[in-house]
Amino acid sequence: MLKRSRWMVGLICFFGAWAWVGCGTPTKTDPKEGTLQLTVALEASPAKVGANTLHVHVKDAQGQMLEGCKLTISPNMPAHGHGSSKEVTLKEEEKGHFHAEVYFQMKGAWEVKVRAEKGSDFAEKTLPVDVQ
Ligand SMILES: [Cu+2]
Repeated sequence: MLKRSRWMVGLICFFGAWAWVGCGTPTKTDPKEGTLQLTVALEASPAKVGANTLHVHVKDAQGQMLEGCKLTISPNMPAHGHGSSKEVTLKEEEKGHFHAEVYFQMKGAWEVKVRAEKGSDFAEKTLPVDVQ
């Protein structure tokens, strides 16, 4: 009788642990980076305090330059909890090729989040920038 109940406890523990692992496994059904292809690069390296030019290329899933997408560029300093003191200016120079002017008002670790959207397609990328 004692032997049998020990076996039962072992079985319950085994299935309990299995169910717990099953619930804790993250699902990967939602691709956060999207289907468009995004290339983001600063023109000058290192980035300087003040205005900096950012080049953004947007391609579709087949690798063709994609014209007329909606581009959102958000510079921020995570450690200080603030963004840029000036609004980002943006121009599509050629099909899918944007030039943006991003203003960093101080030295330090910044992040520039770029999001491109067209219809239900999108792409998102965060560029770490060390402003000197
Ligand atoms: Cu700051």
